Amino acid sequence: MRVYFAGSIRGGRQDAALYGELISFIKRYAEVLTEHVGDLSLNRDRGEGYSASYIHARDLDWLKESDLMIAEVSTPSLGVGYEIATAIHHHKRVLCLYNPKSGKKLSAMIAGSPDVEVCAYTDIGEALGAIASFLGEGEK
Ligand code: 6IA
Repeated sequence: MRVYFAGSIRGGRQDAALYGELISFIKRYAEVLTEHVGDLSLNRDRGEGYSASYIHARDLDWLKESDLMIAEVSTPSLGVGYEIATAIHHHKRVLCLYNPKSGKKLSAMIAGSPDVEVCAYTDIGEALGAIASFLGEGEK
């Protein structure tokens, strides 16, 4: 199973370490196509050294190749919102993980979408449990 993990980059890197933990967990069960999202050395200013058009085309190719998307949406990100909408367009299953204690309110366009599963969590264990059952559903 191939997973597209989405998390904020230019929207802010305050949750980058958390993305790394979630990605490590997902990798126990599946291939993660977007491991760099959890890389602490990738920050909003200094990235991989590729052009924006290269990154856009490459990421969309990965998204199309993936079986499902897991997005951490506590830090709002234009790129993550765009990726979620594109995943829905391609009929991928999408799990959005949201920590209400982040201090940011989740966009109604995500919270109200019938095409995404939203898991509100305050403890990382709850997020990992939601990931495990989401991946398990994909195997049925
Ligand atoms: O708007 P954002 O930058 O927060 O969007 C983040 C989302 O878009 C992530 O889920 C990624 O899949 C994708 N994305 C955005 N920027 C990049 C990137 N380098 N490399 C890979 N994926 C990206 C940006 C370079 C920058 C750090 C200088």
